Amino acid sequence: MVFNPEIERMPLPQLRALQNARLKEQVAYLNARVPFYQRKFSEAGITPENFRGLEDLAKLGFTKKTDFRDNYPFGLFAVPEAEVSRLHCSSGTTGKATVVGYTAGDLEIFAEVVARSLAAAGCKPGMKMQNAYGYGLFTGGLGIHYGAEKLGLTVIPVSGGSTDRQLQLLQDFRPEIICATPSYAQVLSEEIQRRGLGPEAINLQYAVLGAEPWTEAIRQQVEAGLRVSATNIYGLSEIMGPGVSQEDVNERGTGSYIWEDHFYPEVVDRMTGEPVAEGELGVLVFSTLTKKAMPILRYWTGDITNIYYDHSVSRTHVKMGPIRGRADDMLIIRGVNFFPTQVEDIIANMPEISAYYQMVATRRGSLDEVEVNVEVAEHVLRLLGLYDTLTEELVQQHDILQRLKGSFAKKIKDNIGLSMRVNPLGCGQLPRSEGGKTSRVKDLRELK
Ligand code: ADP
Ligand code: K
Repeated sequence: MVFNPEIERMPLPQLRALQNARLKEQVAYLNARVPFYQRKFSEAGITPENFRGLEDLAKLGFTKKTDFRDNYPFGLFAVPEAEVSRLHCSSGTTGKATVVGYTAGDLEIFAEVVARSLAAAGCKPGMKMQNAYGYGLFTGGLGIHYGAEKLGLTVIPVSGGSTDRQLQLLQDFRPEIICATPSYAQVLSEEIQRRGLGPEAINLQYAVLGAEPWTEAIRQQVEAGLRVSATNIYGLSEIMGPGVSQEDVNERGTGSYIWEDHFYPEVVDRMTGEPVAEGELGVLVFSTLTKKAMPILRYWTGDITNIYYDHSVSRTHVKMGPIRGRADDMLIIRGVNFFPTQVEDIIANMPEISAYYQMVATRRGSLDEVEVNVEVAEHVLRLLGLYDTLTEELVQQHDILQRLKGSFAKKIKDNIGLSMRVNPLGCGQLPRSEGGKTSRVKDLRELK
């Protein structure tokens, strides 16, 4: 079932126009209200007047989880605290919890996207849904709850855990739908087999599973064990909560629709931050287009996936593949974990080297290697009567450059424990990009 056909089937040109208008509005709104974004806009040369919309979005740097922590608890809010109807926290899988806020209007949109999601999952008004997502600060429980009510379901707000009670309610109330994490759905399915409950014991038809990565193998197990059609629901607190994207029950395994009239997605290279081609893997990035309490632009989810249009099917919105894992800034080379900033720290303490550097990770056979390209400081180059272009030959002809190369490599080895090849370059030999730190690392190894 399509909950909101006008939006979910909106022709792409119209959808783009809507996104553009909403994004421009969001930029003006943030510029007037949130110091964190005012700073980001002025750094990027963006004003509400010159901002053209989606085409200018990539000028803006990313918003990261650390920005939420730095502005803890309410520093990113765009409305007075009294206008915030509800607070939630992320579950803190990768560190300290982050706080998010919603206006009454935000909560309506939250309910709308969850209603769309549940409808896509197969749920129909009049059905009963057992909600086994945790209620509380976690967005899952209440997020699903209000969306289910909006769709017209009867909600059984049992929350997570208490397997005995879950099974009792499944038998007594006979809901058609269960919402849970995939791992908890596995537990319920195994417990039903273990207790030898026959096919008549429960009445489930649909399972809506999310909040953690899962696989086709888990889908098969849950579908067989609970006798359901199981679909994926994805979301994150910083953007809204569950219901940012959802798989259609008749298109299982082909990706989840992102409700892109509210959440504008990009997929970028995890090292350079540059957009990747449609369908390629990278880090998922979201901009909220309609949120009022805490609008967020270019949020670096850290989730690795791909997005693509599937023009043959029920809706026009873009689809995302399953989450393959989480990226962070850390590089792992031959088993050694390190952050590019460690190299940057070394450079900062070497006056003979300029601030321009680039790290390139490659794989030769099964061996990972890193090269560091650095521009030699101008005063050193002048001293040598060199300037623009340094070649390997030139480096070999000058002892001072040889020593520089050796001492830099030694510092890296001492500090990080890795041998890296160092290539001294002349002024302007490295690309000057706007992407900041992220573009200083090129990972040419394949994503696993
Ligand atoms: P935390 O980041 O602390 O886990 P959230 O509760 O906001 O906090 O969880 C959001 C994250 O959960 C997402 O960024 C993603 O990593 C994961 N997630 C949510 N839904 C799914 C899903 N369907 N598949 C894979 N991962 C998911
Ligand atoms: K989670």
